[in-house]
Amino acid sequence: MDERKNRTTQNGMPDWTPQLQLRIHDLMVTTRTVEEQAIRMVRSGDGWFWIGAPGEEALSAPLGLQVRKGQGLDNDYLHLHYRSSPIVLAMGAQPIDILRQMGAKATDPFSRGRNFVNHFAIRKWNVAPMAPTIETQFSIAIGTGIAQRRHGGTGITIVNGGDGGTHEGDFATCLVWSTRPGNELPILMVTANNKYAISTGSCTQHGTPIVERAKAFGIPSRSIDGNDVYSSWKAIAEGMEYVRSERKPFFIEASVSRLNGHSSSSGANRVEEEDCILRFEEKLLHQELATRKELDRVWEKRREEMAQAYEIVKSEPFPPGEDIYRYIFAEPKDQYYDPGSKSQPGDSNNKGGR
Ligand SMILES: Cc1ncc(C[n+]2csc(CCOP(=O)(O)OP(=O)(O)O)c2C)c(N)n1
Repeated sequence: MDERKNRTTQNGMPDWTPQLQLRIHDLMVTTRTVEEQAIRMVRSGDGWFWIGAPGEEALSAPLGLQVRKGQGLDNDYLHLHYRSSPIVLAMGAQPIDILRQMGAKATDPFSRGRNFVNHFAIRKWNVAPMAPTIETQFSIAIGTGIAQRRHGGTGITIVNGGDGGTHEGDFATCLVWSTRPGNELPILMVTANNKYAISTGSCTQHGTPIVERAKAFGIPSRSIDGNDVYSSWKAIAEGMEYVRSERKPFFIEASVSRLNGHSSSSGANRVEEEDCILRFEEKLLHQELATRKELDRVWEKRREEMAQAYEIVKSEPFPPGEDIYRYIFAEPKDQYYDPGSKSQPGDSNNKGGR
């Protein structure tokens, strides 16, 4: 097996090692199983509303692994959407914290039980707080883009959203502001096109491919099969490299599946669309990087972990009513999310004062 794992399998991408491919597979399965657990929670009344990532793993796990993670202008800023869980998990967030937000528990480090599931805010990694309003992140991203342009260096701003959202003014705003001559912004825009906005088919709304709109602004672009891990890795690597060095925007439109429908509002049932994890597993098997038994073990292990995490989350408290006005404005430093920290956010006696 060691010999298999040391073989380089793709020309032209020196970092595309067997170890990396197996790591991406594990992250994809981790994301899928935490989302499965979250769906079970909403069905059993342990949560109110689910929306998430099944179908976006092949696009977003490679993205998360390539982020330059850290706080401040020299690192990357992320402005995400509610299907971005593979990005933050690939960056190192803990799956249990997604279940905490799903259960609206006080221990949820992203919103202390006050926002929908998969609405992240991780200050130490420049993950900007998310709102459930679609596409507004494309307007907000301009702010960190301007700050990074002024600062210099190689940190970039990354913004991720859906196809429907590109019809909001925020998308056009980002295209306009990131391409002003002499004032271009270092923003990587990644649109996941799952062909729907809730129940509206994109084929009834989009007169041209979304990528053409970016091209009209002179933005270098890629239109990729986002169900293919390698295509995603490569386009993201190229896009990041361009934005880091040129300090100008780059756009990726990735076609992806939407495997459990829009959200729990439509039942979150599995639908018949291509599953990017199964497709990736076929590639791993074909390259003899793993056996079927080894891949199955990854699924089992992650499912067991999620079930254990759920038991922990179930026993944790909801936020007290008097917490309702907290986190409206900036909070004291000890309240920021610290992944891997043993102490839980609710432990502090500091009430925030607002
Ligand atoms: C500003 C705004 N308008 C409308 C909505 C209601 N809404 C929630 S999800 C959604 C569809 C988004 O579709 P798309 O951008 O394609 O992303 P997807 O959910 O398919 O990933 C809409 C219209 C919203 N959340 N915010």
